[in-house]
Amino acid sequence: MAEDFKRPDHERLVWRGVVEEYRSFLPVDENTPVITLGEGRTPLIYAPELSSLKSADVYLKYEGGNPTGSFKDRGMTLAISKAAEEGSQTVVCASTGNTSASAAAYAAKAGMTCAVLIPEGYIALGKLAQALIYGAKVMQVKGNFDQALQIVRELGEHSSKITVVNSINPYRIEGQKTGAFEIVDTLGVVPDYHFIPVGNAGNITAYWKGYKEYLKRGITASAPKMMGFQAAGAAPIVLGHVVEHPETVATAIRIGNPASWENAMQARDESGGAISSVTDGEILEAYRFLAAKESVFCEPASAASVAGLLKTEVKRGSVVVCVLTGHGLKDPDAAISQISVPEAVDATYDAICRELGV
Ligand code: AN7
Repeated sequence: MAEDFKRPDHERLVWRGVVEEYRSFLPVDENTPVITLGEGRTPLIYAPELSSLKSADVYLKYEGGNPTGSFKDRGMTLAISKAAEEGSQTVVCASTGNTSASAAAYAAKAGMTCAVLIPEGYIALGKLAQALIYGAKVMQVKGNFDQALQIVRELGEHSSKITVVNSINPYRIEGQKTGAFEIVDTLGVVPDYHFIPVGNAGNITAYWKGYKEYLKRGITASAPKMMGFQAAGAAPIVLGHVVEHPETVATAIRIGNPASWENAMQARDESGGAISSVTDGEILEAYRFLAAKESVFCEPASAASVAGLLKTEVKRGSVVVCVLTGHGLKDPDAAISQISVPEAVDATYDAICRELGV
């Protein structure tokens, strides 16, 4: 009834983005102009099929629900806000795709110029489309991500006018740690295991930092085991040496010399976790499984966390979170390559009935 209708409680209902929501944990003050697209508060989805397979309670932290479709937005809101605070006009990054999409979006919001270096031929179509439509200067580099990042590091060192927004920028890690806060806030308990894909290793570093900060403030009394997974063809941390020519179907994590290598090993060791590898076959199997059985469509790199879970023994009855780092629509080619596209059917009632077998 109309007279019973109450206006929504704006303060309570509106999510203001991760910087405002977790302000007391972040290096911001009244001088920081907060550049936000309302990132964060992504779905934590209970996964009944995986839970039953593993005899555990498995949840999927679906980071594809962020404004540009990946977890990168959590760090980018802070990195771009701090760049704006410092008066920067230009930001640059190397990227396997998602960082470039996110940087392009937040830079546009801040009125900054954004330049991105991406490995030619190894960026998913959706990500390339995003970087371009948000208006970034996109440079396809004739080399891989590691080479592009090296150039970006040099740009950052030689020009004070350019802010690097790769995860070597500490504000990126600070923003990304809010993913751990959300998981704990939503679950009401600390997971026993945290499964996560590892590429440049910024995200595993960030989540571990977040879990440790909740512990330190007395909000929680434990922290999960950090379980990181690299693609077998791009697994420098597992192998213990740089991979000169990384190869994997999961182009997002096609990285042979991760910037946060040391921090990832620290997260593994302090948490009592592990960093292992999953093959492209295992990644794609988990990718199809997630869509078909849990109705969650992520990009191939994201499925590395679940591929890892599928082959890892977890304690019976434990609480498990797998981070799904990016949206499935980022990489339509990967999806199409996993299915057979049906042939066209005549536009008649009879033809459709024949197809349906009715
Ligand atoms: C979907 O965009 O490195 O271990 O340049 O896009 O923090 O690097 C992306 C990485 C996992 C790995 N899942 O995270 C980039 C980039 C997805 C990703 C990762 C990435 P990190």
